[in-house]
Amino acid sequence: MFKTSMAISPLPANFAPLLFAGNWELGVEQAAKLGYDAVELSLLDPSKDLLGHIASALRQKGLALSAVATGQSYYTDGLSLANTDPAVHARLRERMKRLLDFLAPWQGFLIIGGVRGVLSKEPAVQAEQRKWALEAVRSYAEYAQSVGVRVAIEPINRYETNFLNTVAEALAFADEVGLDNVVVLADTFHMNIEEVSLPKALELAGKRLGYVHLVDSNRRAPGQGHINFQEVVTALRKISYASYISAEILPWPDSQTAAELAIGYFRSL
Ligand code: LER
Ligand code: MN
Repeated sequence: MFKTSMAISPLPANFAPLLFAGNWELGVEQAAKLGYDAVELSLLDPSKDLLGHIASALRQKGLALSAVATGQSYYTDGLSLANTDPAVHARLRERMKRLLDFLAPWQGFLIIGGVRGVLSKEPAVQAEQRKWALEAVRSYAEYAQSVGVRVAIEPINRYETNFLNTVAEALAFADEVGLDNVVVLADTFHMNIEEVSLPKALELAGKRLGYVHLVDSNRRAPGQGHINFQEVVTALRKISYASYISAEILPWPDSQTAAELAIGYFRSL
């Protein structure tokens, strides 16, 4: 069956669908208590000390680290893969390396979503941005491969970015990177806006689907909106998906209740 995770953040985040934001200790404790297999962490620029504390807490609670999300580097610090300034890429590379080393013991996923940033409408500028982004992801993926980590490209809806909105676009980007540890992350909230059919998009990804954010249409816990998760799960079974379903959800009505609603729904699948 699927492995379960929930997305938390050590920082009170600009980016809303994270549980226990600002209190990772409580997030880890509750994830263990509720029986999740793992947590996913949204990280900005964590010190090695903080990463060490989180790693020991996870080991102590018997939890895995499913993934690290990297979008806060763009949302908070304005550093994106679409930037064509070498100094920005140097800063991002250093952060990504630290995060990949952190993920290595659990063979987790490095998520490349919001950190892509936004593309210019000017075709010549856009071509240059795509080149920088592609090279950056290739360099992260090469290092990731050497430490047993996969890089997950997450399509994001058009209201947040114009740089990879659909599963098909993410697959094409992964093809261009050209390394087999580069997979696609399907987030059902974004898919509900962008895809013609959720099951068809999941089937298109097939074996290259590495990770899933199982979120409802209103970004609440699955079961609290109107996505047809029966057909989503049927498609996941059809492609023999056996990786994580992760609750990257709004803390609605509060973090604790949202975490309970999500695990309850995950167990019902
Ligand atoms: C991140 O996983 C996500 O889903 C995006 O909405 C971030 O902007
Ligand atoms: Mn997501």
